[in-house]
Amino acid sequence: KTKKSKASQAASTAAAPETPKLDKGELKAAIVRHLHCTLGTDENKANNHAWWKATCAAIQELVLEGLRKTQKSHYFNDTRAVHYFSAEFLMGRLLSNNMHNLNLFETANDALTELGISLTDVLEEEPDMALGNGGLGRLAACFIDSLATMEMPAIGYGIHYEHGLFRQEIKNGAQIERPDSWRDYGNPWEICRPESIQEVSLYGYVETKYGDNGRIQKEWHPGSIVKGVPWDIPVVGYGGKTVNVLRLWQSQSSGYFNWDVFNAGGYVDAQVENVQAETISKVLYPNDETEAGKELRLIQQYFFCACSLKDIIRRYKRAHGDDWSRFTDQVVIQLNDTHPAIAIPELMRILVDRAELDWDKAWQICTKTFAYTNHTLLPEALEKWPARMLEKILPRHLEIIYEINHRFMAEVEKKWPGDNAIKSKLSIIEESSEKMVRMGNLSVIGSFRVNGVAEIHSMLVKKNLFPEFDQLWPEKLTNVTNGITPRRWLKACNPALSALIDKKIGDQWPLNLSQLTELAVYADNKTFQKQFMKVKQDNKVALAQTIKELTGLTVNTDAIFDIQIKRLHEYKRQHLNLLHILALYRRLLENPSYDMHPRVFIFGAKAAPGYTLAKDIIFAINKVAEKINNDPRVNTKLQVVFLPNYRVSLAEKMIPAADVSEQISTAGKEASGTGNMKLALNGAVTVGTLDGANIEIAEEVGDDNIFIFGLTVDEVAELKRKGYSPDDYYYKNAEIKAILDWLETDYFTPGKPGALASVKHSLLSGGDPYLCLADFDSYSAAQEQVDAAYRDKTRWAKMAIMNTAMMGKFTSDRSIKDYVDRVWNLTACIVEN
Ligand code: GPW
Repeated sequence: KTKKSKASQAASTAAAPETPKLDKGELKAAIVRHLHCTLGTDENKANNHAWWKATCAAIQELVLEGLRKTQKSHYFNDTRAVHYFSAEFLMGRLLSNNMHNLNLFETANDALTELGISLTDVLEEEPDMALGNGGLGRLAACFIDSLATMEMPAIGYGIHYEHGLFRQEIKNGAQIERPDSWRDYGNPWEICRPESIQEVSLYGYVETKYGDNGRIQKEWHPGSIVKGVPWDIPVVGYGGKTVNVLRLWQSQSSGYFNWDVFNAGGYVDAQVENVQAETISKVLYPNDETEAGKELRLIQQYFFCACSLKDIIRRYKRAHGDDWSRFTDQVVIQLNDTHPAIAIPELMRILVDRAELDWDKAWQICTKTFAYTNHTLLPEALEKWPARMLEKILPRHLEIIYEINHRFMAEVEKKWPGDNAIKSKLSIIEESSEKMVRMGNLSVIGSFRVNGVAEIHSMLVKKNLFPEFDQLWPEKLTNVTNGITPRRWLKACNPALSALIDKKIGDQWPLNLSQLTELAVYADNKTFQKQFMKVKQDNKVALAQTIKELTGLTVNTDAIFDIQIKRLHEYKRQHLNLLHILALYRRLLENPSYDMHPRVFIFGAKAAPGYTLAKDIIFAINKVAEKINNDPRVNTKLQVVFLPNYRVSLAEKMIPAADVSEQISTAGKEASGTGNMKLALNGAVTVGTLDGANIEIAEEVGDDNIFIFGLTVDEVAELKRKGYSPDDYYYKNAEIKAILDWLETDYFTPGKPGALASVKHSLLSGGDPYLCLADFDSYSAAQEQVDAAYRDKTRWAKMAIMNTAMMGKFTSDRSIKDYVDRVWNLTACIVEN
C-alpha cells in the first residue's frame, strides 16, 4: 500500500466514481429484457450484434436518467453554458466509454460472462462514429467528455452526417475509399427530437424597405427552405453525474415550396427537391487541412450554424423572453476553427433584421458571444469563400459581412492612418481577381478571444498569422494547449496498464492526471519496470494478433514497435519515415551484420481522396512493406506494416502497444498534435521535431526521455530565406541519392519501373517543401539513439515509465480548465442524483 501524496490529497475534492447504479444481477436482467423487448429475440437466437444492442439499451437507460437530471439542474439554475460549434465530432465507439464513465464496465463484463457472452466481442460490434477527419474532430470529442466530467453546462453542435469519414481498403497497395455507413443498422445512442426541428433559409434575394420609423430595413426573401432535424447523443461524464448532449442536425426537405409542384402532378419533381435538401447532411468532406471552396460545404456550414443559433435563441427566450440584455451572460459560442464562422453574420442578421436591435448593440452582443480556435497556419487550410458564392447562397450575409468590414476598416484607419497595405491585409475581403471572403479575419474580428492550440503555435499565430490584430487588440490572442481524455486514451484502451497504475497510486488519476507523477519514484524500481514492460509486451502481442488478422503478416513481438498514426499529409512527413526505412533496408543488404535491434514500423493513415501525392505515399509504403517483409535477408530485423482503415477504434488497439511514437512534422507546421500525447501517455517514447505540443511534451518528460531531432522553426525560416535546394542533399549524400534512385527502379514494383517515382520527384524537382532531405541525417541519427536506448532494457523501461508519469499536463480536463478560466468564464453545475 502506498501513502497518499500531496497531489492526490489536493485532488480528493474531485468526486470519486460513484458506486455502480446497478449490480450484476440487475444489469443481466436489463440486458435480457432488452434482448426480448427491444430486439425481439432471445438468448438462444441472439448474435453478438443483438447482444451489443441490448447491452447499449440497458446502459442507455441509466444514461438517460442522468441526462434528465442534468437538464433539470441546468434549467432550474439558469446556467451559463458553452456551445461548442464544430463541423466534426470524431466520437469513435460509445459503449465501452459510457460503461467506464458509469463505473459499470466490470459489472457488465461479469454479467455478460454469466450469460456466456464475451464483452470484448460485443464491443467489436459497434461501428465507429467517425463524423470527423482527424485531430480537430477528435479534439472536439475529448473536450465534450471533459466538459461533462467537470460538470460544466455545455452542448456540442454539429452535423448528423449520414456517411462519416470513408472506410479505407488497400487493394494492391493502393487506397480505395468505400462509403462509411455507421447507422445502417440503427444507432442505439441517438435520440431524435422532432419537437426541436428548425428551418433554415438559403438562396433568394434581399429587399430594402423603409420602416415606419424611417429606418432602412432589410428583408431576405429566401429561394428555398430546409428543415434541420436534431439528433441528440448523450455525453456521459466520468462518474456519471453530468450527462450533456451532442446535438447533430440532419437536413430534410421542408416540403414548404413543394406543395404546388406536388399538387400539379409533379410528384417526381418534388422528390428532386427532397434529394437536394437531404444532400446537405449526406456526407462528411474528407479533406483534412484543405479548404475546398465547394458550394455544398458552405451550405453544410451555414446549415448547422443556423439551426444551432435558432436552438440557442429559442432556449434563451424561454427563460428571458425578448430581453436580449442577458444573452451574453448565458451564452458563449466556441468556433472550432473557421468552419462555423458564418455563425457570426448569422447572429448579426438575427439581431439586426429580426430583433431590430441597432447595429452597435448587436455587434456588442456578437463580439461578446464568439470565441475562435485556430488549428493551423497552413495557407491551404485557411478558408476563403468566393464573394459570388456567398452572394448566391446567403445574399444578406454577404451584405452584413461588407458592413462589418466597412466599420472595421474605419478602426484600422484610426490606428494606422493612410496605411493601405495594412488595410488590404486585415480586410475580410480579399480583392483578388475573384473577390474572396476570408473567414479567419472574420473570425478574429467577430470574437472576443482567439486561441492557438500549443504554445509555439499560438506564438506563431501572434507573430506571423495575425500580428496586426495582436497590436490592435493585445488581449485577444491567447494559447490553450490541447489535451486528450485519459478515460478513453488510458483507462479504457489500456486496462492492464490502468490496473497497474491503480495498484501503485490509487484510482483517482483519471480525474487528476497529474497524480501520475507519483509513478516517477518507481521509474528505477526493477520490479515496477518489469511489471510495466510486461504490460507493454502483452499489448504488443495483442496488436500482433490484430496485425495478423488485418494483413496476414506475422510480426516479431520482440522487435521495437515503432508507430506513426495520423492523417497522411506531406507536412506530417510519413515519407521521411519511409526514407529512413529504406535506408535501414539498404544498410542491411549492404552489410548483413548491420547492427540493429529488430524493428517493426507500423503505419495507419487515410489520404484525402483527391490528394494524389498522399495516396502515392500510401502506395509506396505498401510496396516497400511487401518487398521487405518477403525478403528473408532482412525480415528478421525489419518489418513494415500498413494497417488499413485507421480510425479511433483501431487507434485504441495500436497506442497501448507502441514503443516508439513518430511525431516528425516539419517544425512550425503541426499546430499541436494530440496523437503525440496519447502515445506518450501509454508509455511510448517520442521521436519528434520541435513542433507543436512536442515541445511541451519534451519540457514535461525531460531531454533524457525523448528523442528530438531536426531543424527548429527559426532554422526552417532561415533555410527557406537563404533558398533551400534539395539537390544539395541529393548530390552530397550518397545514401539519400541511392534511396531516392531506388524508388525510381522497379525493385519495389516488379515490371513497373517508375511506379513510386512521384515520391522521389516531390523531394527533388518538387522542391521538397517540407524539408525531408534537410532533416534526414538528423532523423537517422535520432533513430540510432533509439536503437541503442532500447537495447538497454533498464534504460528503456525507465524512459517509458517517465513518459506515462509526466503526461499529466495533457489531460483535456486541463485544456477545458484553461478555456473556462481564460475564455468561457463558466461555473460548474453540480447535478443532484
Ligand atoms: F486545418 N487539424 C485537423 F486547422 O485535424 F482546420 N484538421 C484540420 O482541418 C485542421 C487542423 C485545420 C488539427 C491540427 O493539424 C493538429 O495539429 C491539432 O492538434 C488538431 O487540429 C487539434 O487542434
